[in-house]
Amino acid sequence: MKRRNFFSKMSVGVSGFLGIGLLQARPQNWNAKPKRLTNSPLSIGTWNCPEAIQTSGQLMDQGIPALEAVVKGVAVEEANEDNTTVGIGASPDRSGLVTLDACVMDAKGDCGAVMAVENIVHVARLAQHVMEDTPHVNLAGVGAEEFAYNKGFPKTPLLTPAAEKRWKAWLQKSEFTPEINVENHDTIGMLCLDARGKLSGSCTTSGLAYKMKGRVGDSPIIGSGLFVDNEVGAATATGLGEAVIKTVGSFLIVELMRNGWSPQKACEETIRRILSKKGGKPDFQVGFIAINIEGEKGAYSIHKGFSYTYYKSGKAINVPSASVY
Ligand code: SD4
Repeated sequence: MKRRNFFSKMSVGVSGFLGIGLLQARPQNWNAKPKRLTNSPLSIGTWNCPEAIQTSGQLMDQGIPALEAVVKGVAVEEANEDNTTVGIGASPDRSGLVTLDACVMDAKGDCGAVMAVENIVHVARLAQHVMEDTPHVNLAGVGAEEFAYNKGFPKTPLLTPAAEKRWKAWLQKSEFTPEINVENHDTIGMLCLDARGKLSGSCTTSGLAYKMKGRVGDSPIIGSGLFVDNEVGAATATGLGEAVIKTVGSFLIVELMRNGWSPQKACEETIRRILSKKGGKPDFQVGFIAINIEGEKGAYSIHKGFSYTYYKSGKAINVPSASVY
C-alpha cells in the first residue's frame, strides 16, 4: 500500500472514531490528481487592490512564473503611500516607528519571511531573498535590515508626513483598539496560480496601527498569514493577526481543502473555528481568501466590509466577501 494511501485510510478511521465530520466532504476520486479547470493564470488578493492584481495577472499572462508575479504584484501596494497598512506610508507603532512584516511561499513548499523590518519598502522581495539566498526561513529586525543592504536594497525612511500626522493625533488619546475595515485596502495577501499550474503566495503588511514596539502579527508567519501547497491550494489572511495565529488559519484552510473542502467552505470553517473560541460577536475583523489547484476561489470574513480582488481575462475585479455578520 502506498504511504499516502495508508495515511489517508488511517485518517479516515481515526476521524470516524472521533466523530469528526472533516472527511465527509472528501471527493470520491481522492487518489486522482486534481485537475485544473483552465490554464488561465489566476491571481487573487485581499481587499481592493486592482493595480496589484492587474500587475501579477498580466505578468503571468506573459509567461512569468507565479512567484515573480506575486512579488511584483504586492510591490505595487508596498510602494503605494495611500495604503496605510503596507510599505511606505504605513502607520507606525505607538513609538512612531514603522516596521514591516512579509513572507513568501512557492510551489516547492519553500518559504521565507522578514519581521519588524525598518527602512525597507519591498519586504516581500526581501523575504524571497531569505528563502532563496539563506539557510533560514525567518529574519527579524536589524538582522533583516542589514541583510537587505547586503542585497542592495536602498534605505528608505518609511514614516511619511501624513502617517506622522495621524500618529500624533492618535497620541492625544493613545487608545489602542484594533479597527475594523477602516479603509477598503489594507494588508495585502496575494495568491497566484500560473499557466503551468504552479502556485505561489505573499503577504505583506505594517501590521496593526499603533501596535506595541516589537509586535509581530500573523502576516509573516508561515501557516498563519499564508500557506501554499502545490498539491492542494493556498490561503492568506488579513485582520487581527493574534486571532489568525491562534488557529494557524491559512494552514487550516489548506488542510481542509486537502480533505476535499472547497476553498469557500474551508474559509468559512476557519472563521467558524475562530469564533468558536470567542463566544458572541467579536469586535475584531478577520478575513481569508483561498484558491485550490483547480482554480476555484473562496473568501470569508467575520464582519461585513471585507472584499477581495481577482484577475480574469485581463481585468481586476473587486467583489465583497461573504461574512458572518
Ligand atoms: C496583522 N494581519 O499584523 C495583520 C494586519 C492586517 O488588515 O491584516 N490588517 O495582524
